[in-house]
Amino acid sequence: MTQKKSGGATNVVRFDPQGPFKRDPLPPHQMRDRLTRTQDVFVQCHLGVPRIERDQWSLTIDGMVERPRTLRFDDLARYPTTEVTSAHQCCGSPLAPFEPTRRVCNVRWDGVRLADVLADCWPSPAAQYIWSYGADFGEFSGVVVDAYLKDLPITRVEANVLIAYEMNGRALLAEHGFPARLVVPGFYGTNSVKWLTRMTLAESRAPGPFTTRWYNDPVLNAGGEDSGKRVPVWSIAPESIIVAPAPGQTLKRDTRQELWGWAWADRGIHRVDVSVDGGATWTEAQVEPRAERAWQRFVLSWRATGPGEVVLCSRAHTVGGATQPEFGYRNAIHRVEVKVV
Ligand SMILES: Nc1nc2c(c(=O)[nH]1)N[C@H]1C(S)=C(S)[C@@H](COP(=O)(O)O)O[C@H]1N2
Ligand SMILES: [Mo]
Repeated sequence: MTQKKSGGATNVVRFDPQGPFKRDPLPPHQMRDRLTRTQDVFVQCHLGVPRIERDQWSLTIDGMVERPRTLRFDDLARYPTTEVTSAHQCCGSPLAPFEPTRRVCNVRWDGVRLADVLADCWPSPAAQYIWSYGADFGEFSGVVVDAYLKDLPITRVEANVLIAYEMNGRALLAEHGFPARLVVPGFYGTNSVKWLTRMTLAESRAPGPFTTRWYNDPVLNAGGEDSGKRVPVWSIAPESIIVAPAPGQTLKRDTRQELWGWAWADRGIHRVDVSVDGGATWTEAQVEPRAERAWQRFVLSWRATGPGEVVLCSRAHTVGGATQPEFGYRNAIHRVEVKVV
């Protein structure tokens, strides 16, 4: 049991467990399901897992609003339910931001639209950011915080940002934010604040280590050096994974093979190229159109020539022309080595 004073009220928050807690996703070759089963969804909790009863939960909306409000869980039922299927991805450890981790899944969220709830609070037209607070607090990497605090530009709210209470048709599990969390489809998971308790509208970005110290990427100049500029880790960059064949699989030469996988990006994917020679040459795969904000399946039929080791690669492109870097970035090209006999 840990006592905490927040927003004038003293809340008692029980953590189980206390301190960093995570669950790893399936390896890419096991991500065969279009909708990831809840038991296979990765978990990322920096400070622990707060246990909150539904009837003890509340969400306060304040800051640059004419009508600050505090909602109880039952108040959410007054808004229309909205569902969104979206690719959900952790950008990796904030201490090792460029390591490709493939911590990704594709799930269905149910909740209410933040836009509907905010409309009742009469936001000031001058508000530019929404600060979102989780009920969790404590120490991460030597820094003590009194809440997990993230922000998002207010212009993003229209893109079906949800106050979500279900994952895959069931109440959220404690580790996924029960009873209610933010879901920002198209933004990296770090922005989707779990155990959401407070939202403050403001003119500036949120203070605190999770918005100012970590989760800000250096912008590289044409030569690949740090330009000194920083960009918040918000929008999901184009990425793709090869599901089949699996690493180490043995393929028969001169037989038709199906190479398939998933691709996703905040802006959606309009083309995926595949290489069956380690990136020397590329062929356009077939990619399905995006439904809602879900990941998109791509497939290429090819004939393996061999014998020998073959490195398969996939590279996704957004509508806007962004693509995956070769190495050294969280969305670097996925490579799978197989054997042709
Ligand atoms: N309150 C709170 N929200 C949080 C976190 C956290 O530690 N505390 N972790 C974030 C990170 S880094 C990710 S990737 C997602 C993970 O969501 P999931 O565990 O439900 O998959 O939650 C985000 N929301
Ligand atoms: Mo994350």
